[in-house]
Amino acid sequence: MIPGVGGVPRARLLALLLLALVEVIARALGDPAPYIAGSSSTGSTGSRRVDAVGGALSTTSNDVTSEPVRHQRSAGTAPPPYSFHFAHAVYNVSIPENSIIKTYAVQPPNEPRMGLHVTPDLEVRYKIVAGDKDRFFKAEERAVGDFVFLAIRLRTNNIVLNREKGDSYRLEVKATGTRREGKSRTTLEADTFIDVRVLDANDLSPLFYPTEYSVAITEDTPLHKSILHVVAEDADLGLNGEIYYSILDETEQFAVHPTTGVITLTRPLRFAERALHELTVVANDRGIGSTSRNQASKARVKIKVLQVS
Ligand SMILES: *[C@@H]1O[C@H](CO)[C@@H](O)[C@H](O)[C@H]1NC(C)=O
Ligand SMILES: [Ca+2]
Ligand SMILES: [Ca+2]
Repeated sequence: MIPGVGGVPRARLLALLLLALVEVIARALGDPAPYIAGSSSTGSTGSRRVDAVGGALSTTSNDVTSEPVRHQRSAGTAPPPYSFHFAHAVYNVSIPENSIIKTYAVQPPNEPRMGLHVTPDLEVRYKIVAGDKDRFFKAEERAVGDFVFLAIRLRTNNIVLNREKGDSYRLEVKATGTRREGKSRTTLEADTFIDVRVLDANDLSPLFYPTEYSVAITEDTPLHKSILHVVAEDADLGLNGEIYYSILDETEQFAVHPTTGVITLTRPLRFAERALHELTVVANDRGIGSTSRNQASKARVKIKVLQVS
């Protein structure tokens, strides 16, 4: 129950409350009248909105030459302001090790092109600012239409990329855009990173360590028993560093496992016939495109036979 206040009759108070409620509901629903008026006449909230869009356009029109096109497109929404930035924070490229000077790094297929969209009055320079302390790389710019491509190439200082010493580099590239208007000069800056992967070349030969082995076994050693294990290594990647062992000498007495380097007995030993066997084990890698620097490596193996009494 609502009591009467200060002598105001209860019925009148109820009527006042009802009026207030109607007003609140009307406001909450929103009165459409101002918008209708705004679109057909000036001097309303609607025209102020149009003024604001016009103001934004006139500021962009100072530095964007394609402004008339933008005007037409912007009938409904304001165009996004021009922004000097790279579309991606990190790009990927690769380059083979031992590449000759001025070789360009290449992007993987289907990755977005590296570079910046520009306006015609902008002059863009790219510079590597971090991640290349040995100064292997150089950033280059090439303008094609409204896009300035960013390319990474080897410098001309004859330093050779060696994947076995460093297989990846993260370069930080800074783009500087300069705009000249009379005597004034504005500069814009943008940054991105480039992950450079150095691709392997088969430029190393397998190396045995140790290079000489000797073992003594009894005459009654069973067939296929492991006698000795030789080890060679090749720091190249994948097949370029995978070792293939073989025995250089023609022998039916011993065999070497092609991938493990384990030497086994394949014919019974006879001390009376031969008390010392000497083998040369060869290690090749499985890579192709071996150069003259990439040669098989050899190990000497001496197997002494002990007589069983
Ligand atoms: C670069 O490579 C990474 C990892 O493969 C990938 O996630 C990223 O999208 C690549 N960058 C671009 C710009 O394609
Ligand atoms: Ca190799
Ligand atoms: Ca290599």
